[in-house]
Amino acid sequence: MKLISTYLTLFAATASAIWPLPSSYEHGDQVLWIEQSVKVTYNGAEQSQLKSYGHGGNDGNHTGSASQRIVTNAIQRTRDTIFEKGFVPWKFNPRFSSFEPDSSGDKALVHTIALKQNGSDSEDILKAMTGDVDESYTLTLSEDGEATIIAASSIGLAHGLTTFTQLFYKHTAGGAYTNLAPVTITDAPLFPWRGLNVDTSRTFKPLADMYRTIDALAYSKFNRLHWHITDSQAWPLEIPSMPDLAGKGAYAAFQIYSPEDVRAVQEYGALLGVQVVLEIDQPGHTASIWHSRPELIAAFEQLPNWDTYAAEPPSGTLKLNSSAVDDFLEALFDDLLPRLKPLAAYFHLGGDEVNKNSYNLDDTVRSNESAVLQPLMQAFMDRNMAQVTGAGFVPLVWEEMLLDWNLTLPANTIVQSWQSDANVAAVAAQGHRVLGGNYNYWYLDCGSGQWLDFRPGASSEQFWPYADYCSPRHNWRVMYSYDPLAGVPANATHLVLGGETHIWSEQTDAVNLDRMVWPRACAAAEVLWSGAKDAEGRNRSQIEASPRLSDMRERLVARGVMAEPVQMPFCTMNGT
Ligand code: CP6
Repeated sequence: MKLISTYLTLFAATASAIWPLPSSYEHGDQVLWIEQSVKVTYNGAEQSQLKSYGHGGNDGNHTGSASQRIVTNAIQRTRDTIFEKGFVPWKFNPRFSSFEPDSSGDKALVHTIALKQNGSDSEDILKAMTGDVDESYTLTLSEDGEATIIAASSIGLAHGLTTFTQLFYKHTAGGAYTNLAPVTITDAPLFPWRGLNVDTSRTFKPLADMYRTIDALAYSKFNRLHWHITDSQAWPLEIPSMPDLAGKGAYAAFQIYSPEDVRAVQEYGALLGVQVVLEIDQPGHTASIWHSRPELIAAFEQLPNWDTYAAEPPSGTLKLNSSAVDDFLEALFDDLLPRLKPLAAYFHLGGDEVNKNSYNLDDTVRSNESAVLQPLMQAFMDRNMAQVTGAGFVPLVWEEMLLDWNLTLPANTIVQSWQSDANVAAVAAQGHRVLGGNYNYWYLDCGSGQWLDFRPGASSEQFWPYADYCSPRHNWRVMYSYDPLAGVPANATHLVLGGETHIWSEQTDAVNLDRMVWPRACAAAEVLWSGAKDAEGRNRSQIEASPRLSDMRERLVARGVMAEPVQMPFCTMNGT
């Protein structure tokens, strides 16, 4: 028996496709096959084989406690992944002593997968999702075919099963095997908040695309889907008490999320350990409200003046000192928040890119001076915050509310940074919990500030329609080099909850969503789960990561996610 530690040699470290890299991972090189007859137990009880899982997370098979439903779902996915959605690795891969094990003759089998939950995970799915759920697990696979996954929570067991699937490959002759037994893995995430922000305002994403995105998130051990559901360009969210909001503000009648749709996405995520965090971005980024409630919106401008009032057309912001706006927001949140509550602990109130010039055109303010605006914004956000926290949510806002507007926010507010590493540190210095996701690294849609290059000296008219607003994109290696802790002093790192990578969607719809997000988002997933630094405190090696990410990409493709290639097979076959 040969035990290889991941950290000892380069090739050993790349010996299988586990992504993100576990905290500690030792394995050998013995072959074990796995067949449909493998016995799966959960706290000693044999789990029956269930054929399929349904989108919407509700196919009738998911009965029992929250933990049981999460584990049942994970077992079905494990079977589906290993027996249907695996892949045959490239030939001649120097990471393996030989290409494939001999498939003739007697096969040593994985005979049991024993799942053991040793913590008192709540029966309540919300707690499993949002309480301080312990996501850690240990996984062992003995040479004689006994797999054991131990975790405090059902989500931890699901993560362990995800890792388990990544030990296996399909064989050319059929069947599935691992060549890594025995295996010992101890694993836990570095950061508790590991998210993807999806914008469904600039372009709509059908439910199937949301579900597939959640699948890929869970497979990469992300645990948050930040749903930037509305913005200035369209309001695709049905609010039953205000039917005109989406009726007039959505791009099309068939591009509206109903309350049932939102709930189904939440539930789909919950079963996979991915909490859906809804954002209603405001008071800026709200021009789409103008279509139904023009009296609430200041500085609604399309041509030619939008760029005096916003970063992107059309401009338009909720008025700052208006009782009609206050009533509107109260009614909106009264309608929405109780419906989200059973499956969400967090709610995002937006607050990015509010343009002070807008308030020159706001008849309730008529000023762009900070001394006038700041106290009004404080009162405005105080009302929002009171309602959101009163409804039982932990609030999030974009960093501008704290750093540019100098607002006093409830102590438990999570502040989302996007502009710089220094801002992450500045938020933490004020004692707030903070999310990283610097746009120079983790914006999946584009590099920084490129749109200016497209309009040297041009008037706004010449820049309509608003096309090709930003490029080029960051490659996965740039993303992999980002550390949410960069620039944060050691005594404040505990306030950095993690971060998010963002797919702003001016040029991303269902057609290119997968290739815009995957596999590059996996780079962020590994930084958030495993940390940006290796055991010696150096930036993680991109050389080590690339063949592993290539395998991860094949697994995503096998799951129906149209992830782009990392590199040509020639490179992967040559080990780097
Ligand atoms: N929309 C919203 C956006 C952006 C932000 N908020 C954005 C800003 C800069 C770049 C890309 C996107 N499109 N609502 C910033 C948080 Cl480079």
